Amino acid sequence: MATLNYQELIPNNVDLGGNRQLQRALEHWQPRFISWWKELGPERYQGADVYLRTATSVDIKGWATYGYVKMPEYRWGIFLAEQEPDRRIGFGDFYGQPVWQQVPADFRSVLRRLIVTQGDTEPASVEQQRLLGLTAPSLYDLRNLFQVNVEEGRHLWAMVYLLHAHFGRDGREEAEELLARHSGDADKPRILGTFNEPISDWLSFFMFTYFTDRDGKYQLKSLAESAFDPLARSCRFMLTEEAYHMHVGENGIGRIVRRTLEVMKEIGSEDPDAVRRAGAIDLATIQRYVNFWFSSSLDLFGSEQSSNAATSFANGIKGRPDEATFDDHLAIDKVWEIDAPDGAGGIRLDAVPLRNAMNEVTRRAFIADCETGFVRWNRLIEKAGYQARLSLPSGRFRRAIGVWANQPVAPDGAIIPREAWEARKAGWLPSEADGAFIRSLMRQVVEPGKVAGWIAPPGRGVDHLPADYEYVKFH
Ligand code: BYC
Ligand code: FE
Ligand code: FE
Repeated sequence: MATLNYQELIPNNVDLGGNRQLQRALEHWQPRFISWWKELGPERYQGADVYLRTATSVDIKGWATYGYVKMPEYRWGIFLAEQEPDRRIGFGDFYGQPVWQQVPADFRSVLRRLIVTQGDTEPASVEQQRLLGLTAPSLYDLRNLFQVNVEEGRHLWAMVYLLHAHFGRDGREEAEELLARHSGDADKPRILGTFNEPISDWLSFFMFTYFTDRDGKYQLKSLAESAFDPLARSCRFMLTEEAYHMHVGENGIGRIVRRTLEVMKEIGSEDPDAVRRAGAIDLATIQRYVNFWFSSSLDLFGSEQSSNAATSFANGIKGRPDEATFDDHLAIDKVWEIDAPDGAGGIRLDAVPLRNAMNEVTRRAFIADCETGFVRWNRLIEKAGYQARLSLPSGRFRRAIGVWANQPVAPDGAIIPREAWEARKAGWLPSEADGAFIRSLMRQVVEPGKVAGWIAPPGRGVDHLPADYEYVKFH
């Protein structure tokens, strides 16, 4: 077998060139990854030149190198954030002890499970988004989609590296499985619920990057605290890329709202049907998509009370996001109040030992972060002179995981009779008709500088280039 030039092919700062065994493992996996990418990655545009950001090193100069690349030739690198000298465990029972460079035997299976769960989401999202290029609203958006896709591919590489480097044969098997499960597959689905939901239109794509990539941010922040230093460093570097994914979502939703407001002005009506007839997406429909993707993403944090979470915290495996900002890193004698249905139509408060409530602590931080976009979008609506507002539904609404799973709860958080929920859900969640309408708007626009009629043009371009730049060159 030809020897690969690893620094060229797989830019890395993990001394891949000096580790024969790891090289062999990745040599075996790499062609499988490429055939997966060609089969289940972005449809049709594998031969196009895309103006992409590639990480070639972790320093300021190298982490965002821009240029035209054909996606299958993207240099999926393996990068860990710089090692912090004398880093100590920041929480849990081993607080203050040196971090681990190797996996402790006792924590092998739990660490593997977390890395596999994290790794599974990355290719899942690429699969979910594979057809979106065919209906991109502009060349700029097409490029952004592909940027997100290749970086999720790199995040998969990041987790596969950890599996290959630290988990021996089991790790190699898990790495294969990451390419064998597929989003939405009835027999071999992806692990977590949201990653099996279809993303068949761009409104869903922007909701997904706004809400679900933000789950990624909070999970990566928690794992970035891990006592297993290679995992922590890997997640810290991934976070630098994640920020852009959420920006794509926030900016995309903002541009849709902007266009909707323009159309409302033009036609002098807020009536959803009139807005739709004029080719824009009415605010009520945007709200229903918010309700769907926000509630789905909340489930990704797991149950409010979780012994998995407590054990992972105790053992230093998974911390809280921004652990350093808390006063007490042991979290032993504290409780956290969690609301739960009392079984008689009311709501009761449970005092849960804090360690068992870590999923909820993280979910609360996520919810607060989700608000930022709404402030911005509502300001646009207010400035345009309309009373309507977009908002996050209650965290109890349409949950499938945890104490609120399958409870008939209205978006305002009130428990309502099940018949009322069934009768009203069409107003709260995207219906078949909503989906059909949104899909009817999805027509590809790829002339540089032109944008589909349902979304406002981007305010600015990428990498200081103009918005009408030829970000993707077809041949
Ligand atoms: N769907 O004790 P529990 C990203 C399972 S996104 C299906 O309540 P735990 C990205 C759970 O696995 C970030 N199953 O929860 C974004 C467990 O099963 P097992 C991804 C679910 O373990 C966009 C059982 O229910 N990273 O990066 O405390 C594009 C009981 O669980 C769900 C991570 O998730 C669900 N929603 O916490 C690209 C980090 N929720 O093990 C990428 C790693 C729970 O008993 N994962 N279950 O068979 C974790 O930290 C934890 O596994 C979870 C769950 C937070 C997911
Ligand atoms: Fe990712
Ligand atoms: Fe992401």
